[in-house]
Amino acid sequence: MGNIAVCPGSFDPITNGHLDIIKRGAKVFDKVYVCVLNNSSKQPLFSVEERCDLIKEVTSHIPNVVVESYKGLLMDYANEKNAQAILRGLRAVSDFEYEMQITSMNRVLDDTIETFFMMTNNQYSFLSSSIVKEIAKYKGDISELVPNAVERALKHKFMVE
Ligand code: COD
Repeated sequence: MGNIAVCPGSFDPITNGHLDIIKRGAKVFDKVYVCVLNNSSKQPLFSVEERCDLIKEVTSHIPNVVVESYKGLLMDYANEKNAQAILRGLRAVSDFEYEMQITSMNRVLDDTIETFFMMTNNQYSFLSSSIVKEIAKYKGDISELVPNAVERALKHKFMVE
């Protein structure tokens, strides 16, 4: 069966920072399920389907990555997939408190699945989906921050809005 990890997130939309975590995770785990979940404190720009399609497109070259979405709790999804690990990225100290809270909560829900953190690559430490959306909205250059497919999708989104 091998080691299975779930890499969960809103991915609204996926950035080079997310992609870096997914790529590095796929070298360590036999299979990585990238799962688009609902974060109730965020108002998404892209639909769940649009987010999944973009992730599928930009990870299609990584054979052991599977992209899905899920409507319920992360830990229920992880159990359905027989995952041993949750994989998260850490950018700065500011991420720490939030990550600690959800990791502790998830452990209350299921203490058999461990959460692993990977430090961001320095070049992506400032990068977030929100910053990318803001720059794209005001027609700034995001070509170094997101894959080409995501850049196109953002341009299209802000053209039709
Ligand atoms: N470099 C490295 N890592 C990064 C970068 C970057 N530049 N940018 C983002 N990341 C990491 C984040 O730290 C995170 O680990 C991951 O990538 C995904 O980030 P986001 O922002 O897309 O996703 P979040 O934080 O909104 O995801 C929250 C969940 C959707 C996972 C959470 O709300 C959830 O589990 N929802 C389902 C319901 C549930 O189970 N709730 C109970 C939780 S206690």
